[in-house]
Amino acid sequence: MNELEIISRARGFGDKVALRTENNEHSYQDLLTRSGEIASALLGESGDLREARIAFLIPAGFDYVTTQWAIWRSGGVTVPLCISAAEPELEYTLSDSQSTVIVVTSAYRDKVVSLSEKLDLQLLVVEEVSASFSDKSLPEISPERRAMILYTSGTTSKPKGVVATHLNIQAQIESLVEAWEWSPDDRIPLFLPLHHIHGIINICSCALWSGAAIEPFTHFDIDTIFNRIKSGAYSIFMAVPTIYVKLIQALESMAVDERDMLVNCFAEMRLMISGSAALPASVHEKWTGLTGQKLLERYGMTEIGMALSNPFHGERRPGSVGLALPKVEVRLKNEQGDLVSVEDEPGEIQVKGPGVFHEYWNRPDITAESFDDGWFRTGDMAVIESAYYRIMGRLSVDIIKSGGYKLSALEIEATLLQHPDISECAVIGLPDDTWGEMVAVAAVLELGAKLEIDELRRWCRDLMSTYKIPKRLLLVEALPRNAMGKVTKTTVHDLF
Ligand code: MLC
Ligand code: AMP
Repeated sequence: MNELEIISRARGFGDKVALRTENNEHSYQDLLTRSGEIASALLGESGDLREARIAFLIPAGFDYVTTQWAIWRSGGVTVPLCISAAEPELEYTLSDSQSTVIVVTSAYRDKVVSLSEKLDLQLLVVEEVSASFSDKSLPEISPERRAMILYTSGTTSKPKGVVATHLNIQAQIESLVEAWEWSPDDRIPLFLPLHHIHGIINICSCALWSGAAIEPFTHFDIDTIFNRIKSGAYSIFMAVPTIYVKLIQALESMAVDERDMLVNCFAEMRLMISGSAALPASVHEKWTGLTGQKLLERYGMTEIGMALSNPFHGERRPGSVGLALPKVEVRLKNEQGDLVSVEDEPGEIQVKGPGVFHEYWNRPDITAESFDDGWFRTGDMAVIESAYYRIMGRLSVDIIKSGGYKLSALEIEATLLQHPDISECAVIGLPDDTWGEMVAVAAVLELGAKLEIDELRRWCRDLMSTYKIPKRLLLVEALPRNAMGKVTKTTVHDLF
């Protein structure tokens, strides 16, 4: 049978451990068997889901992977949902993707039951799927088909669905497996969220493609991770800069003996990677000073997978993101629209290659605008210095990166304007040592109204994921605007 490569490769890994949790081990064969069962439940009477969007709200673990594979194996498109999303965010993603089914674990049933009724979705509780299935009943899936939609915030107020085909996903995986020399002996912790590419592709899919073992966690808990590090559980480690900042703070505040033991264990790993946001050179150097490990920093984006990486063998330069990855073409274009051909001249990063996404879901105009003669325009600026790319910042002031999450200032502003006391507001990202950027809002209140940050944060909880909620509030009499009446966000920064 012509099946997806991640599935046929899994057959070769058979009884090898794919997922290991505190109480359980699951082999590659277990993943195949269970994903086949869930696929047959999804298919019902139909022979092929034909790219129907199947949303799922499932924490990291066996149920997550088997549901993801089941959707792929039955011909559907995965729409992974953020487990901490607020109801309006879930509703938007489910409606925009035109999902027809939502799969959950029983723990999340209550969270989605009324939404599934409102949106007329079939609700499938994964533990209730019975074990009766035969491989033969699964359709053949051509790799050109759509496979996954990830929602990403950007320069539009509402997040856009980034559609990747199976070929896009395979190309993204193969590039990283080759560059970072993934092997079946690798063991990796997975504590990053599984509705974004860092967790889904770089960790989960690369590991399973390679026959490696994953230890999934529902969230990042520093004590649990330290305990596992102490027992030499991992050969490879991937995280966002905020996590390295938190690890450094924790190591520096512990007793010397314990720190030495942990530091030695970190030093023994074969590879530690940082990405999803800028890793300050000072953090990179501190980590090397503490552990002797040279972090490998790389650069990527939901729309393109990973594009640039410091080398696995060779110089890993603090503050730089290295060179183009295998099968990825990268170029810089300056403000005049000319290709940058010399070092030290800044330009927008543009990317081409088989890993670049297929389209924004239902937004052909925005898809077209995002490409320049076949090259995807990332909106990130960089320079080449002594052969390595260095990221300089973003073209848009309305994108904020907080703890590795990309947030849209416009989306947060639109929600805050629903607050009865807020008449106008401007959201920005303030530089922050832990989060990289911290969400802050300058607001003009309605006449006579009073509002404090704690009260605003409480009000936000029902409407947005907690990581989007502003951490600072500045009340102003008027927002600074230019001659055209547009809020000048650089001046808002200065007000803080
Ligand atoms: C948590 N909080 C955040 C936050 N994460 N605030 C701002 N920004 C964030 N990123 C808040 C919570 O709302 C909570 O607030 C408090 O901090 C403690 O929450 P927590 O859940 O205990 O925090 P922690 O577990 O330490 O989370 C930090 C984190 C997490 C770094 C583990 O943010 C995270 O997983 N980030 C990674 C996101 C990611 O994978 N991005 C990749 C996108 S793909 P309160 O009020 O409740 O106390 C991409 C492409 C590429 O970028 O190149 O990879
Ligand atoms: P996302 O849209 O969530 O996939 O986030 C992608 C964005 O994260 C990129 O466009 C960059 O702005 C940022 N990013 C990812 N890796 C790095 C890095 N190593 N340094 C700086 N920015 C990064």
